[in-house]
Amino acid sequence: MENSRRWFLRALSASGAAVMAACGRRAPEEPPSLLGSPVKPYGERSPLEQTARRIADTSTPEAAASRTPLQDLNGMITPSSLHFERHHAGVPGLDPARHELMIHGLVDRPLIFTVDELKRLPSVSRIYFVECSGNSRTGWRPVPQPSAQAGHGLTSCSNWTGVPLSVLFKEVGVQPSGRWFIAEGADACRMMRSIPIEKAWDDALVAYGQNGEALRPEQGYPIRLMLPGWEGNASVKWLRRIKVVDAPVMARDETSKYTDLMPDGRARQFTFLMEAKSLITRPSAGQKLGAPGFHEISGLAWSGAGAITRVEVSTDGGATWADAQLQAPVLAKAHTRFTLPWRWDGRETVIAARCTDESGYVQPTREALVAERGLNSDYHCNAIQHWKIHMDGTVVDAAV
Ligand SMILES: Nc1nc2c(c(=O)[nH]1)N[C@H]1C(S)=C(S)[C@@H](COP(=O)(O)O)O[C@H]1N2
Ligand SMILES: [Mo]
Repeated sequence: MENSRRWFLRALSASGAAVMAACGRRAPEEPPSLLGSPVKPYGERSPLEQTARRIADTSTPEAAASRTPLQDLNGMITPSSLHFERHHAGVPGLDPARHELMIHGLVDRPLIFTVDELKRLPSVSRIYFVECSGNSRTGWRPVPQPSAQAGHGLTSCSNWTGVPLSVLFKEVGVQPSGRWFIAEGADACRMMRSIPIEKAWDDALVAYGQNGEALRPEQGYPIRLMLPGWEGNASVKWLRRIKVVDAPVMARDETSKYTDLMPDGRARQFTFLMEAKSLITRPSAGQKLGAPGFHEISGLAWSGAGAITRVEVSTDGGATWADAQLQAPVLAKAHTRFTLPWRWDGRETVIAARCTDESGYVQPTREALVAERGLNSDYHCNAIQHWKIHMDGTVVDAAV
């Protein structure tokens, strides 16, 4: 029947890839045109699109977090409206006309910059992920999660525009004794972190742009520190002060939190690096596969140590692995989209992805991670995530 929906599938025997030859039904006669809605100054998505950040039920201003709906995204960029949020004292309403950044401490010329002055300086635009070190924390025990968003939604990826911190540090003249700097936010908790000075000479930014427009208030408007590849907490939002110091100051947010207690009672401190992680976002928990046959497996991989070089996908519970395709651009410290054509035979199975980054690091299993770090700390879980597909097409978290 010409009008019925049909899926044509060809298996290319040489590569094993499945290719869809055609899909769809016959187009109807063109309907008469109707006048559409008028232009408007600021765009909104279709009211029929409902995907949203997921807000934790228990959230208070101090514990507030919202999670990116990773399972609904395409490509590598997170729309600003869907960037995850984590703030410890609510979102302050700052006026860029009055907000200033002070840089002082072990410098030759302490300076105060207005936001306009920062925007006059040489700028760069770069694509980086931000991930909370508490992301995927339910993977340690593990506790099955209802969706990719619920388990892993504390990561997002944007095109950030700002001034390299190195430019500002040359302006103020950092003294040789300056080995660290502290960054302080203008929100009520005065979020403060100590950062090694090398990060400033490497790739740290004072960012004012996000995906082509100003930072969203939730992301630190009008300016935030951006420390590519490092735990989100250190990228201080609503940045108001940088002080160059000779040693870390052991601030509240790097001692009572964001330090990882090991099984022998010692602690890993200054665990800035976000190690490589990958995640199948489609199909993932909470979704339902249609009929057996062609399905594209799609997901995201990222690493704070550089670019992703390989993503392997298993569709048989880890018995065999196939190389997924990495979608260009593949950028260091950015979400990378991977895909794998797959023919589901309709049987129950478990799917998973694991990635490798340019340092050679391979994403670990949960068992390997627990053996190394124990279960005293919630932070920095980058274990392989397994999803189970039932015969009726429903997908659940395979964590046991
Ligand atoms: N000033 C300030 N900066 C902050 C925070 C905060 O509460 N206040 N939260 C931190 C944490 S824990 C994370 S994970 C990231 C989250 O950035 P986002 O909200 O833009 O996703 O911001 C960090 N910077
Ligand atoms: Mo965080």
